[in-house]
Amino acid sequence: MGRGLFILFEGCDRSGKTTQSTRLVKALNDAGIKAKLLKFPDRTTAIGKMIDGYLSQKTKLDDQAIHLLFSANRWEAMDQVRAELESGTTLVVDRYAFSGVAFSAAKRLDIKWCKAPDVGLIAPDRVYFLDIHPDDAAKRDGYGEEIYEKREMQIEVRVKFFSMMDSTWSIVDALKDPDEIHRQIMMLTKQAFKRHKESPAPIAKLWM
Ligand code: Z5A
Repeated sequence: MGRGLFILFEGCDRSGKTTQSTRLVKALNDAGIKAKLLKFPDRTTAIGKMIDGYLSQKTKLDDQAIHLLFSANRWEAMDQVRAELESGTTLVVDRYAFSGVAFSAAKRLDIKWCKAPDVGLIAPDRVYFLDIHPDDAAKRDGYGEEIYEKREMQIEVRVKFFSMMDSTWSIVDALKDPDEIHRQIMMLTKQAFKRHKESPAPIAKLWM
């Protein structure tokens, strides 16, 4: 059996990542493809609990310190991620290192410095960027509860995401109807599986 694919969802706040990543996993499982959902930050670990305290504004942390905690939260999952992929499970991930860099760089930390702790993480096969202008995202439920959910910050984050895109990324209009977005993502995912079947690529390392 071949390895699973490593598929990421990235985007600004309230862009629909949780909605679409959950739907993709269900659709893959329904089609007989082994797939699991992961989410970063993983707030269940000791590191994740520190991150949660910061995001919900219960604790304060230096910008560099929180950046490194987000990265550590990914590294602590990597053995499990590799094992799942090698066993043939496709992993669908709600936020990853690109969020780490986009949010910290939006706070004016140097982008090279921001990337450094995540160099060598498992690289994605595909990244779906759910694109929404922060003014439209702000109209959706639950906006404004956490530390980064502010207009100026989200506008800058979106710019940083665009600066990191390469050929593995697909930009998806997050303002469309959720069913239409899901259909587009399914089509892109089928293409990714087809390409991988025709020319299987080994698991790669991020930014190396
Ligand atoms: N962060 C960081 O700084 N560094 C890092 O390394 C990482 C993250 C990994 C928490 O992330 C924060 O951590 C985040 C980035 C930072 N800060 N911000 N901003 P999170 O992933 O836990 O939380 P989130 O980004 O705020 O995601 P979210 O609130 O879970 O939003 P979402 O997943 O993108 O959207 P959703 O839950 O699927 O949908 C939001 C609402 O919109 C909901 O009511 C839906 O029903 C509705 N929705 C969804 N799709 C549509 C469409 N197509 N039309 C209309 N309405 C829709």
